[in-house]
Amino acid sequence: MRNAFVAALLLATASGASLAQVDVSNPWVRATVPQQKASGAFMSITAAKGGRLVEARSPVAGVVEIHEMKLENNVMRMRAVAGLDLPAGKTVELKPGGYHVMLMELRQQMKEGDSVPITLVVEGQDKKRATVEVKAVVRALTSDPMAGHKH
Ligand SMILES: [Cu+2]
Repeated sequence: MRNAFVAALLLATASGASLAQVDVSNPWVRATVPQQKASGAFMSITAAKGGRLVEARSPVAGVVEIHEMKLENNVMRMRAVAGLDLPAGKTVELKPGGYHVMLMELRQQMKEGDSVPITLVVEGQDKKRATVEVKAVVRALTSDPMAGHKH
């Protein structure tokens, strides 16, 4: 994990993105099937000085929201949240079954191996906003037996 963390940091530096002392590691997007209009993006976010993830954007989606997933009466439900707190120095995991960046009104299929640009807007303790650019790789969540079939 350490290597992935460093790689993400170097990538952000190389592209000239504002780091805002926010490090994002292992960003990925769940692959979709044709006609599927929504998917989730997942990653680990660490804000050295703390902050709050208040917005996410991506050119591949018409609407992007920050979602939380919770088990309620034995049913998994997800809902949009206004933001996600990033405690100082603590890594916050966005993962299936938990918080995620919801990509909706997808403009294209998310194909395994593709790279999806996502912009995260993080508000610092001083209320200043900074953007963090990440490139999420598209991954299949499970080994779907139909995945990879070409008809
Ligand atoms: Cu969602």
